[in-house]
Amino acid sequence: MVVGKKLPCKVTSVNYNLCPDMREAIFIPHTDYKEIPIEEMKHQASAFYEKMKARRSVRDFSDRPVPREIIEKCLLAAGTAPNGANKQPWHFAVVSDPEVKKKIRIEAEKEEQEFYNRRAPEDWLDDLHPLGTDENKPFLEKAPYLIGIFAQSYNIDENGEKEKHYYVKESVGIATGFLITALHHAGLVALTHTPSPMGFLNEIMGRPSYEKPFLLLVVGYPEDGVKVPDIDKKSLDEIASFI
Ligand code: IYR
Repeated sequence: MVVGKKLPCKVTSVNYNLCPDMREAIFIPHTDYKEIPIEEMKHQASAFYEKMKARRSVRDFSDRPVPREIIEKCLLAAGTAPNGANKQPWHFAVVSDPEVKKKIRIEAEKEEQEFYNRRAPEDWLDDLHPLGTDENKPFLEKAPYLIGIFAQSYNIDENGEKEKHYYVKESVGIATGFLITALHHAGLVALTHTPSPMGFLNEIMGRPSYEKPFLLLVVGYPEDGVKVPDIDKKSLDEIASFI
C-alpha cells in the first residue's frame, strides 16, 4: 500500500523503512500468521487459560539467581506489544545490583510507611487486608531482579527534538501485561509493586524526567513453600457480555 500524503521527514523514526524523500508506507506479507484448525484452536485457548490461571503474584521471593538471558528474552516479548503509532513509549530499567536494590527498598518503604500509617483511607486498607500487605518490602532486596517500567510521555530524539507519543498508558499497560505473561511462561514469578508516589525511581534508575514510573516489577523464584492469598477471580458472566 502506498500512502499519498508526504510525512515530515524524520530519518530516525522506527516506523518507516524508507529513504527520507520517498516516504511511502511499505507493506510486507504477514507470513508469520498460520491458521490452525478449530479443534486445535479450542485446545490452545483452553491450555493457555489453564496456564494463566496458575499465575499468582507472590510477595516472598528466593534469592536464587536467574540468568539475565531469560529476562532479556521476556523484555523482547514485552517489546512486541501493540502500541500507539508504533512509538513504543516504554523503557525497562533492570536492576540486579544489591546496592541499587537497597536504595530502592529504603525509598519505597518510606512511601509505604506514609501510605499504611497516614495516607491510605480506611476502606482502602480494608480492601488490602485479604492480601496481607504492609509497609515492609524485603522482597525489594531479596529478589534477583527489579524491573522499573517507565512510560515515556514523549521522546527526545538525537537532534534534541521532541517526538510525540500517543496512548502512552494504554501502550505501557499492554507491554507490562506481555512481560508478566512472558515471565510466567518462562517459569518465573513476579509481583507488580506500586509504591506511591514513585518518582524516586527516576533518580535511582537514572531516567529522564519525561519518563513516568509506571510500576516496579519484582522478578525471581518464589521462596520455598511460598503461600499466596486465598482469593478468586470473577466468573466469565461477571467480566464479559456478548452483544
Ligand atoms: N502500594 C502498596 C499498597 C497496595 C495497593 C494495592 I491497590 C495493592 O493491590 C497492593 C498493595 C503496597 O505495595 O503495599
